Amino acid sequence: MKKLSTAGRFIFWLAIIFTITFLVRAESGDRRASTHPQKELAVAPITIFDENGQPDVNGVPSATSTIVDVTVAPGGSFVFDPSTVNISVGDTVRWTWAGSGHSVTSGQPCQADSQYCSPNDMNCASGILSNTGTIYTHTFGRSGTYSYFCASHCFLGMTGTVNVSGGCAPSGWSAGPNLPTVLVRAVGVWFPADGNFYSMGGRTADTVGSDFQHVLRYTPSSNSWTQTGVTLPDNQMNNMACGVLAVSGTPYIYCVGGSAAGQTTATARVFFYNPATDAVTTLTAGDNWPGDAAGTILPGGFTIYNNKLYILGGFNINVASTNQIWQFDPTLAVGSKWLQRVNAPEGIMYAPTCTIGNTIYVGGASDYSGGVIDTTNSFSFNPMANTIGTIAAIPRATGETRALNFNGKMLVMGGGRTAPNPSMEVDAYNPGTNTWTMNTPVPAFTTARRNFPTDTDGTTRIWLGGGYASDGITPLNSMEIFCAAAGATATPTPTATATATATPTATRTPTATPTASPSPTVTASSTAIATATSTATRTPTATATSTAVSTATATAAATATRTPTATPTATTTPAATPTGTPGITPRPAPTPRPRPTTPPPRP
Ligand SMILES: [Cu+2]
Repeated sequence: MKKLSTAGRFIFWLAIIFTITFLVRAESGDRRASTHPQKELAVAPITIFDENGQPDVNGVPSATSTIVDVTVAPGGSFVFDPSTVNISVGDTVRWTWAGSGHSVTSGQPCQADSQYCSPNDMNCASGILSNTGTIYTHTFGRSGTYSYFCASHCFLGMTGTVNVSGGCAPSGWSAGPNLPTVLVRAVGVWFPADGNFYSMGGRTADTVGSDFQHVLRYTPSSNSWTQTGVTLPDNQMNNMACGVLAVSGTPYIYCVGGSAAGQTTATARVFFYNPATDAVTTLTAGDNWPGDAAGTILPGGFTIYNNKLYILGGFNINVASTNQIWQFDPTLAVGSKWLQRVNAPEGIMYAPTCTIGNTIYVGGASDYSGGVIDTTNSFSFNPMANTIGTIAAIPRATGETRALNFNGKMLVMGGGRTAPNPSMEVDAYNPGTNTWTMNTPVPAFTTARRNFPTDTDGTTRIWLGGGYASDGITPLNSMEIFCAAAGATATPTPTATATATATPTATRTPTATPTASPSPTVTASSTAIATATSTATRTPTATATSTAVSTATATAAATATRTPTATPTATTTPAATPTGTPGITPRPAPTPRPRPTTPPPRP
């Protein structure tokens, strides 16, 4: 009896062990089966948000945007199922709670980085828990690897990963579709509201009557060009200054000045084009550009800053360059929109110009000396202080092209007319180090050209097309597209600031060992992807003094030339009777991404 009983007990435990093994296997089998995220078509237009939860105007949802589902704590388990999902830029992950008392909190396990979190992306560090039935979604606008965890069970391994790939392909420069026509001296404008690249005006030859009074639209999602239906107001379509400005919340493409092929006069008129309605409106003569009071002056370099268009210098056709700087505010009354600023340090025309942060930069420019010549003239202009600054000169003479703000660097795109120009070289100016690099981080494009429409979305893509070929005469219709490698777009600018605001609440239990994770966010103008994470370790004692030590490390992929080191220090002095839990609620203040400058080329 006693022996039988022992044997029975043995069989009983054997059965238990077998059952447990079977169940575990069954479960892992399930999980294996469900590691393929079920992609389904999104039912509604998706709004793209960046990692700070701000609308991401760079991430234009494609027709293939999808929602990928993840179940939180299925069957009362402490897992996310599937724990890893692989999606593309613009896709949305939708977490659904099958159990209560869990969170989706971005960051490495148990260290919130405040990039995103349930239920509403607010107060991520506090780890708000949600219950069965909760649905939380997050759309990923940039490529990268995004870890997350449950604030309550991260120590049990309740973690997940979202791998976001793509954004654009192929990486580097590639050929785009030809423009519908050969075209020179048009202005390229990226229009953030619809994600398209526009070409304004220009001409198809240098002969009289070849002026192109049309708008071309390149649509990235369909990789195609369309000539819109509008007819622009006049034939003075060459070498305009254009850029995106908003009035009453509606963005338009404004264009100033220009000349007609074969003429030595230039208009001072201003018109704006609405891509949403394909309509154009010409401003009254009272708003004409005063920089062309002579009627013979083309706009020089141009860029947008703070919803104002700046024109630096100009070309008194076949006479001389000019050095005036003018500011245009589209929101002011008739006759009041233009304001003259300090003069440029020298006359400049067809000048590569862009805005980075709060500064306008010029790198290279044409000048006139019996003919149009290339120069290395380079300087900065502070539109707020209305002052001129000096910068290192561009390492090669160029002109008759554009400069673009690409991830906080000024790219000077090919251009120039005197041999060895026209060029395909891309010079990059780093305002943080006051240095230039040649064909890095963006390599040279394929076909040398000048006076061509080009622009960028600021972080990922650059478009260009048309222009004069390397012989300086032949108009082109070819297009080239640059696409930054996945995740390689983070180049924090020197204006990045890390701020940690640790605000522990007054009361707490002296015996508790709370860990708080303030997450300062390094916000770089034009790239919000640099994210600093920090951990605060506090050990409250009975004497109620605590110190938070944070170390921030920025993760900037590939071309990041700077390692922001934020060292926020929070020192707290808790009140007398501590009871409860300390709460640290750092909420990164998203810095609006400066929109890339617009506009372009001409003679
Ligand atoms: Cu949990």
